[in-house]
Amino acid sequence: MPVRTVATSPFADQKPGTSGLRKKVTVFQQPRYIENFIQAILETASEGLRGATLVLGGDGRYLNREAIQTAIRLAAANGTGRLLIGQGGLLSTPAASALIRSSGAIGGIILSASHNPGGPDGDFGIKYNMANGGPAPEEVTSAIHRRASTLTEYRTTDTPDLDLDRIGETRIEGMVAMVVDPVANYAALMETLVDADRIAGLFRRGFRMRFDALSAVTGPYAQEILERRLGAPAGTVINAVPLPDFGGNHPDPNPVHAEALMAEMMGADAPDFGAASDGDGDRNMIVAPGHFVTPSDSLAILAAQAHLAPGYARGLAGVARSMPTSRAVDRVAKRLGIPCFETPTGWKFFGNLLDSGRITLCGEESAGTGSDHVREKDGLWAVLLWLDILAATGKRADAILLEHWAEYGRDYYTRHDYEEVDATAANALMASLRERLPTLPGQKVGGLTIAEADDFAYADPVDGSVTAAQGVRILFAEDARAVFRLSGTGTVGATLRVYLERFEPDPSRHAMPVQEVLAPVIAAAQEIAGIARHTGRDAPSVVT
Ligand code: VG1
Ligand code: CO
Repeated sequence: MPVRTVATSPFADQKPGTSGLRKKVTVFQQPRYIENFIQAILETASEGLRGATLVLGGDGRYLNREAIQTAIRLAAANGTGRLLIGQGGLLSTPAASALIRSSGAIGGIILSASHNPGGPDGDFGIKYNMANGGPAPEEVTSAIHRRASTLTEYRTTDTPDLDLDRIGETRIEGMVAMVVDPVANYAALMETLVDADRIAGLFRRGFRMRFDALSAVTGPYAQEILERRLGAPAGTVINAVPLPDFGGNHPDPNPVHAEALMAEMMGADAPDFGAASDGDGDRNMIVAPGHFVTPSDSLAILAAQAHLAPGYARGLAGVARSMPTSRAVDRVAKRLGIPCFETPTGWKFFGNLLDSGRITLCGEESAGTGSDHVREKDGLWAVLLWLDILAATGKRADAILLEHWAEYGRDYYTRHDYEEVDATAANALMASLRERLPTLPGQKVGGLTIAEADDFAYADPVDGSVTAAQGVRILFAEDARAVFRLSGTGTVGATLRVYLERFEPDPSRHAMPVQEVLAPVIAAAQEIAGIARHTGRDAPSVVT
């Protein structure tokens, strides 16, 4: 089959956001849309593409298989040497990152819209990861966007569809397409980081766990690792079969969208430990019996206890968190005497810190936690690290949480999302906040006093690049904080995210209802930003 050059015209909207190009499925179904973007990726990566290895896989959502076949043809026609494809077209985001690193690939194409809903009316996405296994940094995503906006042709072949379900090698043009087990390489990596025998011992002694895969990509990974390798009873993993529409649900592991797991963990006969992951397997939700563990607290607890696991026995070089993540991990870093970096939202900003050895662990308030073992956040890894800590200490998960608060204080935390608001109104709200920044300090709002207000800018300590306008931060004198930013992963209108927190050092005040403790901060945030006035909403659509 000869390589064909096909005329195309550019699409103006192929601009990657926080995590790749994410749009409605119907947008990706436009003729040449997927081809155009993948050609732009391949040309941007082209320095070194010829003869090199690429990794390809997705979260199994609607359009995954078709897009995989398209990507295979374009990769072959553009001179890729070897293409590693997850069996069934599946690769969780962290497994793709691990495979890129272990195979010496120059990068990988991951098909995912992560926690966004799937199905014909849902979302789809494509992102590019670099040779370090991490999301392409800003300068590369901008280059892909520029290329996609000027492209006039793409290269493909007319080869028949590859059998994605059969492990093996097929030659397509000059390229070797290898369908590989999506789980084996990842599971082996996990066993180098945690003490598998120690965790297996927990399960042998009757430890009960529930892992909700939310009908997304982690089902096969969790079944293999938890049930087969670690000996958790069958049925520990629920909703384990990846479905193209995730059973009609949001594959987003938070108390709202993983409500069945939450109900079980808050019930009288709760298992010892509950966890869930998202569409593409990079997020994690941790639930102790009777307590949701906020991702910000989970990051802090893992930072404090990671040395118990073999992969981190040498201690941590440093930690990092995204700016809207609570300051709980900062307190641990201070105690450990290690640096703590504050980055913009999105995993790509951790890449340089991890590559340069400045940090070992990092995380985001949005249920993302990870370490230097890959360059993506890693849902199952966080779950395994928690399990190893439980096994090493012999403590219950809820005890670990309460003891952590008693030792470091509690950062009460909530995020309020205003979804699908009018984009113009959302931009006006942010613009107005930014304009008023200099006048805010000193103002009293409700019972709180604004101490500082700024628009977060990040200067990368490794490459010196500066990323501005990453979110408005309001710091109150009462050790509370409100952060405002617009989502970069939504596909309809704009989503305003308001992150709210307040520090409470007194252990006698650690068992209060979160929304009640934060009520004054919430009210102040709504007033300062004029949320109702700008958006017409008097309440958020999702509270987590
Ligand atoms: C959201 C989260 C961010 C995360 C990103 C990708 O971005 O807030 O922390 O890195 O999703 O996660 P935004 O711009 O919508 O706030 V995933 O699991 O969707 O790849
Ligand atoms: Co995700």
